[in-house]
Amino acid sequence: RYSPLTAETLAAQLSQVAAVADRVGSDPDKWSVKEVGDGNLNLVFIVEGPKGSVIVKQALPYVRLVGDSWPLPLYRAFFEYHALIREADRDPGAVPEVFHFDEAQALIVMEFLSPHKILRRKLIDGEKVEGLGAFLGRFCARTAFRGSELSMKSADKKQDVALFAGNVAIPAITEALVFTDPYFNAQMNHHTAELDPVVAELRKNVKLKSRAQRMLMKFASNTETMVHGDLHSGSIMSTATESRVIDPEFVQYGPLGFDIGMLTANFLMAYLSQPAHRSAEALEDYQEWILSVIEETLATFDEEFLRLWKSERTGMLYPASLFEDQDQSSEETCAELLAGIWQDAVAFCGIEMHRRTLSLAHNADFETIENTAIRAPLEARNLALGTELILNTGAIRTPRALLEIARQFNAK
Ligand code: SR1
Ligand code: MG
Repeated sequence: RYSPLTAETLAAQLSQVAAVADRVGSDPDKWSVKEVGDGNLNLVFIVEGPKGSVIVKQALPYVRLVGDSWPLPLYRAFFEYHALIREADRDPGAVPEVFHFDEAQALIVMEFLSPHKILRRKLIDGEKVEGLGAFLGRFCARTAFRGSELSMKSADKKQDVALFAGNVAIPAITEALVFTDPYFNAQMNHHTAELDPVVAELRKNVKLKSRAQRMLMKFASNTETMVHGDLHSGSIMSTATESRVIDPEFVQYGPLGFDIGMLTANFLMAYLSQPAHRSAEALEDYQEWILSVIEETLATFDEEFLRLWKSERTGMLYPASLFEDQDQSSEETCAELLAGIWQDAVAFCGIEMHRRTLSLAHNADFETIENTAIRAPLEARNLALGTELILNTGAIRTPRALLEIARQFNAK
């Protein structure tokens, strides 16, 4: 009984759903419906009525960005719904509230965030968001820790891993588009023509490709925690003072450092693309603000992870009982674990920077720079920094070191 909704058919389909009528009003004639989806995959409607507004997100049976030549299972809405309720549980208030889920229609009715704006747009427009790094660091730490066997009972974790293992087609997109396609001439790839020589060099780099494959192995087979799976600035909505994380349909169990690495990459791309978006007077201040958000995100991630380590280690990992007289539950042990997470994050970060320039789905930070003579050198810096992060991961031991390297590449 699945059928894709339109602005015209939506009211008839949803007017009988009590959870929707409660929030919007019971008379569908008084609803106004707008399709506003501009993402790569789904339909998104804003439904406004006398009592309030909701978002209706419906999966399409194909990739919207490409068309029906690329079919994509509707079941992704099921996994997005399950991710949203787990994220809400693990970091209350961080994601939109879900009001209704219809598995057959592959649709989720949820809180309409207003006056929030997609963070990527805000970064292009030079707008600052108070508390952004603290919010994102907490979100990444809480979902990472509480979705792992540091916190979950082993049996519950195994059951959840099995549930999300059904989400095959969506992680497959990441496995190809993020980890593999950037490194060869894949069919759907595209890049700015002026980058041809840089891209040819990059694709000849065997060590780089091997590292990217090693990280793919970790991504595909290391089920440490439930990851959002697509945590970029287009998956965050903010006002000047408040933020939320949206859109977890790429959810899977994966490495603890995946989300934090992808997120850092998207801030670095915002940073490197700024010379095309800001006046000379505003540039340095805004770029430094972006770096301060990265620093705060990463510092908060570590602090919150350690706080949870000390107060919520209820899973099978590193149990206090095992180390009774040896103080293995100390800050040092946690710091060692965090150091490994950081190393993974740095490598994932470099790979995400590459794919947004070379693979199918680019980002607006660079893509909105129409003049390719301006865009190409900025993208070249982005590729070079990505390569540095992948090849010299071990030398980048702290967030400070990462920011210093980012400043160096920005000045090249
Ligand atoms: C075909 S989907 C392309 C990209 O959009 C999503 O937001 C993910 O980032 C994916 O890689
Ligand atoms: Mg998305």
